[in-house]
Amino acid sequence: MAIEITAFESSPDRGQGLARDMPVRWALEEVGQDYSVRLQSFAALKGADHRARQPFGQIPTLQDGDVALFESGAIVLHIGSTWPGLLPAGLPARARAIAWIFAAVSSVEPLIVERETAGYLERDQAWFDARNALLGDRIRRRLSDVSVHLGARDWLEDEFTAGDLMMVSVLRRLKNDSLLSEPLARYVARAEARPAFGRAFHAQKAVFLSSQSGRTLAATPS
Ligand SMILES: N[C@@H](CCC(=O)N[C@@H](CS)C(=O)NCC(=O)O)C(=O)O
Repeated sequence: MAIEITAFESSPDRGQGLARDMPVRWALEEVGQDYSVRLQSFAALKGADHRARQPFGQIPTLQDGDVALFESGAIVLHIGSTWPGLLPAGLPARARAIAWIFAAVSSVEPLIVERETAGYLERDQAWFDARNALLGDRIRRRLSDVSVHLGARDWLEDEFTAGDLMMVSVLRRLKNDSLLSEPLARYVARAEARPAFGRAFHAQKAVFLSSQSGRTLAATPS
């Protein structure tokens, strides 16, 4: 059955692999499923066609036969539930892996995104520095809990799972930020060394690079 996902036609992160089609691509690579990508402009994201797929007018979405999904965590859970490779077979370990998907998107990501958003929208406010410090402290405490749980292990549980894939996808938003402690930076690097991550990253980056070369050509007609 053909799988189609949606992604930005031109990613605002300039190919750093932060747009959220990245965890979806990575999960499909981990389980060895081919997929096609429907590229969307910002304007198209907000149109009725795309909103029928994604009510908030965002990427990513996934169409897998008659399964139509939005929300990167739900998509990764679907991929892990459908093909072997990302969720352990035994129920206790599988349930733990699923809990980590939720932990990534509901207990860790919102804190990071709130600080990012403050950086974009509130930087000019007189109280910005105090608020930014507070938001940084909240992230630091939450990440310290993740790090304590990880301990000396390679992955959050006994093996790499969809839970690690989502957690690392979220932590990558802090790459090169001092909030990401050494042990967590090593955890991210371990995951990024997986061949499936590399394939997903380069596929997403290729879209960005081709959007840029298109622009250069358009800007310099012969
Ligand atoms: N919780 C959603 C967030 C999706 C999201 O924020 N997508 C961003 C790109 S990474 C987007 O489409 N932004 C454009 C917009 O919101 O207009 C998920 O994980 O899928």
